[in-house]
Amino acid sequence: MTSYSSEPSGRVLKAPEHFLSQEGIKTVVAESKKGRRDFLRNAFATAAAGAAAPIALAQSNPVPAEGGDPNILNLPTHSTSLGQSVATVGYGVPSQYEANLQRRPSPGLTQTTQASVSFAPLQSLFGIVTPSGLHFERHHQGWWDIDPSKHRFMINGMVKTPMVFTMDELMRLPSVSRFHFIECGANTAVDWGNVAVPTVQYTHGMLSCSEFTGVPLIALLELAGVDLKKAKFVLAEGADGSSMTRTIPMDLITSGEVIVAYGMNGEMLRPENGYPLRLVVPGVQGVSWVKYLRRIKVGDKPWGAKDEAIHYIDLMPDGTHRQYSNLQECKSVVTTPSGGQVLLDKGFYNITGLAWSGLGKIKRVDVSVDGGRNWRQARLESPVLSKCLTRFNIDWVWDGKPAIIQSRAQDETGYVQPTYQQLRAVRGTRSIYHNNAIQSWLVQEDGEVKNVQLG
Ligand SMILES: Nc1nc2c(c(=O)[nH]1)N[C@H]1C(S)=C(S)[C@@H](COP(=O)(O)O)O[C@H]1N2
Ligand SMILES: [Mo]
Repeated sequence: MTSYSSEPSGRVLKAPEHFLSQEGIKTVVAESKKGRRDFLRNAFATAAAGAAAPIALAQSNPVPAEGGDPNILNLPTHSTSLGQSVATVGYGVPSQYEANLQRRPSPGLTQTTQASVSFAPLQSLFGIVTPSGLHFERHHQGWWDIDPSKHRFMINGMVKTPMVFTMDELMRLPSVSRFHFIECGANTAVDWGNVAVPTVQYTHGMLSCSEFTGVPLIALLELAGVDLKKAKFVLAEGADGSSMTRTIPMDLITSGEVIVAYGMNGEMLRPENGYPLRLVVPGVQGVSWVKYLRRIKVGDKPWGAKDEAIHYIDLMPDGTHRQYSNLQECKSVVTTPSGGQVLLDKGFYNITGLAWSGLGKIKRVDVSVDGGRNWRQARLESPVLSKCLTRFNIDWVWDGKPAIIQSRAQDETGYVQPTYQQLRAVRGTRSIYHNNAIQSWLVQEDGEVKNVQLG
């Protein structure tokens, strides 16, 4: 909820992404009461004009008898003179007023010289698609901008004819385009340890959603003459220096869902996200979505590669490790109001957020504003797609008292997102990966929103 105050003083209430600078986290300075009223008048001016605006808002914004907003009384220059010509830039960029909308490395995470994670600013995004330039990044050894004319993709192992494809050859084949979320298995990891990172960008921002275009992997394996009676797994390998390889079970591939993708949101993949080729493994944790994809090796058992043996495993309460916990279970989070944001006054707010499941479609999302005692069913916005982010919205009138906002998602398999208590009962307290617990945001009396965990 970025606020665009049009006050003559130029005072702008800053959304959370503005708070986090290189130096760390700055304190939010509360607006004066007058500032709040002016903000509300300005903010609701637009809302009240729309037919769908709640009655309460329309009534709270009568046209003043005298004075009035100079921004509507005076014609601005852009209404009275000639605008800019086309083609000042061949590839469009966001408005100068959106300069603070950025993916960011976490100030709390150790980064190598090549920062290894940048988080998507979920608090400021609408709908379900993550703009490509704001897609989160996770690099095990930095990113590359690989020359597509030199990039090769190989299929070998248990196939009749090992094959090598150029990008041109791949792009001549029949393609599919599908919307899917990608979530790093380590998303929300620090919250296992009850470390309350301040904003949803850092609690849940290793999550993005795009339309991916490419060739189903099964079609390529069939070209190479795969014997599906023998072949049970593939190993995916990237062309960067991280030696990151992942085993993928064949049943995910035969379903036709796994894509060897070159397209993302209508254009070629961005270099940070694996240009010119990456694997899309719907529902599965991000690490298996191998970027700079150069090889698929077909085999009959899991490889137990380093990123499967010592990373991306879950320490269970009995001291054993759970391996190959691929599918991302049902999860959701309220993105507004969320940590670091400030509610300017009591009254109407739209609560909005995202829900997703690696096992299929989202069936239902409930929202609580009293820490889980009472729940109301949120509205799911269309489209509701399988293994894709789903946007939910619900009305809320804040009475100005402390409130704890939570969302709880359920997927089409009937699985319900757990509380921290329920998750820890099964998974213990020493995990890093695969935290899909219900997130709680505390709205304080002064309007500030904080990340809290309920026991
Ligand atoms: N080749 C290669 N593929 C990779 C990685 C990598 O470092 N190198 N990181 C993996 C991890 S851990 C994640 S979460 C996703 C992140 O994808 P993104 O950077 O497009 O968000 O890519 C995966 N694929
Ligand atoms: Mo990851």
